[in-house]
Amino acid sequence: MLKGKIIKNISNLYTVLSDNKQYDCTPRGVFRHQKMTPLVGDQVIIDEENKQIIEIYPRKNELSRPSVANVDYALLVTPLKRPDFSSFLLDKEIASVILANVKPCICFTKLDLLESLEEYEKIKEYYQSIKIPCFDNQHIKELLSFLQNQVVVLTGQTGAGKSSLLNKMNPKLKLQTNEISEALNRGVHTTRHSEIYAEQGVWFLDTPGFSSFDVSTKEKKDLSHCFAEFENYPCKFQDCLHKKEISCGVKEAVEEGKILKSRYENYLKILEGIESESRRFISKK
Ligand SMILES: Nc1nc2c(ncn2[C@@H]2O[C@H](COP(=O)(O)OP(=O)(O)O)[C@@H](O)[C@H]2O)c(=O)[nH]1
Ligand SMILES: [Mg+2]
Ligand SMILES: [Zn+2]
Repeated sequence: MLKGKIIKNISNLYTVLSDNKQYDCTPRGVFRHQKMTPLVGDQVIIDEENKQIIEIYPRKNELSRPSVANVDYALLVTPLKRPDFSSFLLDKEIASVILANVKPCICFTKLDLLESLEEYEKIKEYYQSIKIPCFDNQHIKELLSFLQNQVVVLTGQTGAGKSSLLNKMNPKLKLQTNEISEALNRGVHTTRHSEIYAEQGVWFLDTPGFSSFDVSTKEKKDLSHCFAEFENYPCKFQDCLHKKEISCGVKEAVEEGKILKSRYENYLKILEGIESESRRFISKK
């Protein structure tokens, strides 16, 4: 018996890494009856003689697209120009990542296209103040050292600079960097194949085409927990959604400039999306 981590899956074959050795295993039959499918990222126990996965440890999280478990960080690749910085996309990604029980970490890109860094510094400072680690693609060493031994998925809109970032870490990868290759990548990933690989001590998922999570229709109250700074400002009502309620600490903090206005507006916009989604769901019944 050995303990290891699944690093690769092609159909029903799983590669398990244990003590720097790789073992190709199949899952024990009983998993199928339990409707349990091992996932890349799973911590498992294997029977190395029979080449079988015999136990899967409880997961701390699980993503479906891409198919992976136990993700430590989502690296939110965030362009400042071409395409322009969108606080809405960033805040939405942060919220959806936190809802999926994954920690966010930002990597800003295209700083070189800005005329002045003043605005950028302010943005970065704010996100750091709410305890989200911030890096940029000109300081890869710092980023890699922060993410040592962690399992990381890259997210970010097309053109954000995801493939370029991975290439910078390992020029041998030679990932194509433009929108057309992105479309081609999607085709490639329709085959059921999933893999994490270590790049200078960081576990990356090899899905460069991965763009963004969806904020799934969760409890509305859960959303405000994804805006960590809101928790610092108590409201009169415990289930306050910070919309039109009276004595709302969050709204007051926005007015006093303690919470970034764009953060609050983006929160309302995402909340509205969830509300209209659940209305649609109810009217379907
Ligand atoms: N000027 C500049 N261009 C960048 C930077 N990062 C990526 N790019 C360019 O932006 C385009 C999209 O990058 P790509 O890595 O393909 O983005 P992806 O769609 O997220 O994988 C490419 O033309 C890259 O060369 C950067 O930091 N600065
Ligand atoms: Mg790409
Ligand atoms: Zn409130």
